[in-house]
Amino acid sequence: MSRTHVFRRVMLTGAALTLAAAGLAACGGSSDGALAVNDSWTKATDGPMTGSFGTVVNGTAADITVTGASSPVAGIVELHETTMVDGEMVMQPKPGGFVIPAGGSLALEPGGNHVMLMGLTGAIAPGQDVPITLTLSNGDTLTYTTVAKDFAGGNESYEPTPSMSPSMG
Ligand SMILES: [Cu+2]
Repeated sequence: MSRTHVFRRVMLTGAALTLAAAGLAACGGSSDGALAVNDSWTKATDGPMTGSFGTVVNGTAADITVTGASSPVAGIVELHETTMVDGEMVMQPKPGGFVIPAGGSLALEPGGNHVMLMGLTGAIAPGQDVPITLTLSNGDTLTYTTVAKDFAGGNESYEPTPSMSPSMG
């Protein structure tokens, strides 16, 4: 991801950052509400796994690391990156988790970083609410609700890959 792209995301979410900063001041330093996931959605599927996306915004003055995730609709949730291995695009757990830069954001999008939901308890239909809880390196959690929608492009990124088979249950 280019710096330019990240910068544009920050500009688009300027209002959210302002709100987060205001909340931070009002709460006397509590980090509650300082991290948010905007425009979140999950790919509808009747298969065993899917991806969830959005823009994670960090309104604080310190980097925040997302170290894990969970969801009531999935047996296993991982933080994935999409990367090139031997000339093929594959997805895999992101080493160290997702780092959200201070005052910045991280885009979760098809073909890039995403929250991987595996061992789904059932089909995920368009319009369905899919709750996700992120765990942060400081022990805090952030729960947000994504909306499922059909997504036609980039399907190749969300098919099982040989490297993932051990965790497919
Ligand atoms: Cu994945």
